[in-house]
Amino acid sequence: MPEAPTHVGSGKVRELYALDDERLLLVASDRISTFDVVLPTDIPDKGRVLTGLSAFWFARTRELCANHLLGVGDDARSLECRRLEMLPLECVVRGYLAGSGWKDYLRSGSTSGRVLPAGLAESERLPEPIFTPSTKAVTGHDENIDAARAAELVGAKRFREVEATSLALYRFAAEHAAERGILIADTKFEFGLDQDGRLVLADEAFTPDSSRFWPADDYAPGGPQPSFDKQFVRDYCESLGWDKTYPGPELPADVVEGTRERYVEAFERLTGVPFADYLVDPEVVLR
Ligand code: PZK
Repeated sequence: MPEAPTHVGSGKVRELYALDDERLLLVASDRISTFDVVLPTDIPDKGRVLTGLSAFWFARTRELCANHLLGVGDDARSLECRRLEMLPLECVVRGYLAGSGWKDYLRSGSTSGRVLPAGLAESERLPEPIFTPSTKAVTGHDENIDAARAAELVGAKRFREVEATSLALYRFAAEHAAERGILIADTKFEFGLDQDGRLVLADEAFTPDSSRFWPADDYAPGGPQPSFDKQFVRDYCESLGWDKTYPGPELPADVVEGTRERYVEAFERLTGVPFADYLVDPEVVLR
């Protein structure tokens, strides 16, 4: 009899289980977070959408970089993965100036030690994508670090490799997504090493939880952009005057349904696969 998987970790909205010494199971729940708080109301199918998107991108980028994907579960919300030695680095690529990159720029004209051109507007497209690594700070909030600090953490040669690989992955996905009406403003990768010391892309890839997705049609630099997936949730939360501390508010049915539709729309635009087809046969995104 196969043993029950051991729980080995939790993310805000995902769980990680060990299948054996070499394999992990990454399970995406339907939980949603906003303003860093997980809400009490689930978005049906959100975990399946994110799992399918991740699997799609892993399949499409395997020539650019090896990845940890071994298979997609029949439940359409779990990924079987190779167990790796994880690098202690959050590999962030920014193609547009938003979030902590914009905050850093306002204060210093730079982010992660990278000097940017003067006069950029909030959400503006950068002259070229930049690699802005961060570390998992003890507080839970990631801290942007410069290249020298990142190279101390993983070694200079490995740093050059994760930077070049991250930029290549971002350029590929951002171009694919833009052709389908979605701007990927920025994204975060995690890498690990296999037993032979080879660099392997891990975690999730180009999901709306690991990236900022913006609707290309509404793009207007000079202020914050609407989120492709979470804007209904944010607008509803703002309308309540909630103080953005735990616990978050329950979501009404129309906000849940509108948000579910946005996730499914992102899935279908990016993969070209009807979401119903993915649920019948999750491996369809790998082909
Ligand atoms: C690993 N996390 C973070 C993500 C969680 C926790 N392929 C791998 N090998 C070894 N370790 C990890 C991975 C991956 N991916 C990732 N922690 C360990 C994490 C999602 C849910 F609970």
